[in-house]
Amino acid sequence: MLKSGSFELSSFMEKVITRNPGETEFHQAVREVSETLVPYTLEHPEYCEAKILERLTEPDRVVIFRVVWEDDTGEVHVNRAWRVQFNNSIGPYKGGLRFHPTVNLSVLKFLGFEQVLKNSLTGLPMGGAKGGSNFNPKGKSDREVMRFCQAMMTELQQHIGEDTDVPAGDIGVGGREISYLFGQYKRMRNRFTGVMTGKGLSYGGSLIRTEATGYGCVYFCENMFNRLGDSMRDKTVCVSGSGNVAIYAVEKAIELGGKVVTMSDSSGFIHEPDGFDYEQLKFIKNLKEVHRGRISEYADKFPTASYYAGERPWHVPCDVVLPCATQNEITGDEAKTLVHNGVKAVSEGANMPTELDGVHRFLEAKILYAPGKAANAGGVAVSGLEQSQNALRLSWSRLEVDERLKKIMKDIHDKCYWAGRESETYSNYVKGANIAGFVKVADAMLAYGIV
Ligand code: NDP
Ligand code: 2IT
Repeated sequence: MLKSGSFELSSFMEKVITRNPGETEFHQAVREVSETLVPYTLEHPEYCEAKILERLTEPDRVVIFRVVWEDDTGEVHVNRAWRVQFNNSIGPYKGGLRFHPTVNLSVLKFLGFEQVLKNSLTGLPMGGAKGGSNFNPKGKSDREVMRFCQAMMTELQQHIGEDTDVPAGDIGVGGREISYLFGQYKRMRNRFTGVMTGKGLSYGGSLIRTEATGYGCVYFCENMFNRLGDSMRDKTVCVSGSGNVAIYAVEKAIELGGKVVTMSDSSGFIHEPDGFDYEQLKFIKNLKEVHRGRISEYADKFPTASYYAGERPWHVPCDVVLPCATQNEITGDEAKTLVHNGVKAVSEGANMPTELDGVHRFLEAKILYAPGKAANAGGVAVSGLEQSQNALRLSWSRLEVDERLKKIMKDIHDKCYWAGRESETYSNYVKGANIAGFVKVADAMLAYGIV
């Protein structure tokens, strides 16, 4: 057998593509992981013989259902929703729900697959799942969102449970949506349990869950710098997105001494050359979380900033990149530009924000590059802590949860660092995250036998 596994990799991928026609995002996520894990499993024949990789790339089950709801004018709408229960070898299924018009089976399978390895990296007992709908919450009234959420949960409730599958938020699903969903679950089942995470603080939510993904992504980045005797201090930082993950990544990056010069949404990006201060960030938080406005409104308010319609921030020279919007938002060419402009670290708040060609460019340049499944695991980790608090019927303090989050991110960093270490001075965190996430799940699957 070839040690590099290039033949085995292409024949493995061929089968994945044939079995899942047209699911390009899913193919991409599996390919990125397989570039590490096919060679790795060739060196560990017990995984090959038991066909662990083949089993890991096939979801346990996918539930697909119709969601019908009525808008404020009485018009009836039909959406489609999914729950992809990918793998529960190390704990109940866990993962977010996404509401966005681009949601389809391929997107949710890529997210569910990544979630399996991410959740394993947290060290907590959580399997991987993802769900969502092609419903577009933009421009909908609160009542319309409520009716959609209630209609969706009417079906979803029979597939989830605190020991079965525990959904949470993702793009388009924040505190408002979780509350409507949880409220409907409680009404239908007459049970107040930890069946969802990201809940409001007065009904079982955890402090720091809102901040956790963004904070965790910056903690991971700081850990990578610290290994080299460096830190985020005085680094120029480009962030994409202006949603939940981006806002709290910016907040923590500023707190650690970084100068954050960009944020974005799907219409364009803003450039604030001297860096956002807390007042300006507060304006963005209010704009996005309360008014559900557009990022261009920031440049109307603050003349120091420029707005670039229809563009992404990746040609702005910087030391650190925190992509926090969506998948494939950094192309291979944009990765090349970032490397050319001297980027030192990329820590992915979003899931799979870098195209595979871009991943290869970051690896070739040997910069500090943290893939999403490691860098954004803080969100689901604090979801896991929310589940623990619900089970104990206790609430931990802000400081206690934040300390646990910091420790979890440091542990994830160290696991990835050691599993990906290639020399005294360089660790391939992509390889590290894939191997460290895989081994725990694979060993559980081996232990269960042929199932
Ligand atoms: P939000 O819905 O709060 O914010 C999403 C942000 O990304 C918005 O600024 C949105 O702009 C932008 N965006 C969404 N889709 C696109 C697109 N197709 N092109 C360009 N910009 C886009 O979501 P989150 O902040 O929760 O999620 C952001 C990323 O982080 C996602 O990849 C998600 O999977 C990942 N993630 C989230 C976690 C969480 O706890 N929430 C945990 C781990 C990862 P606009 O308003 O114009 O749509
Ligand atoms: O991608 C993710 O990790 C999330 N959207 C969070 C999942 C969760 O269960 O908190």
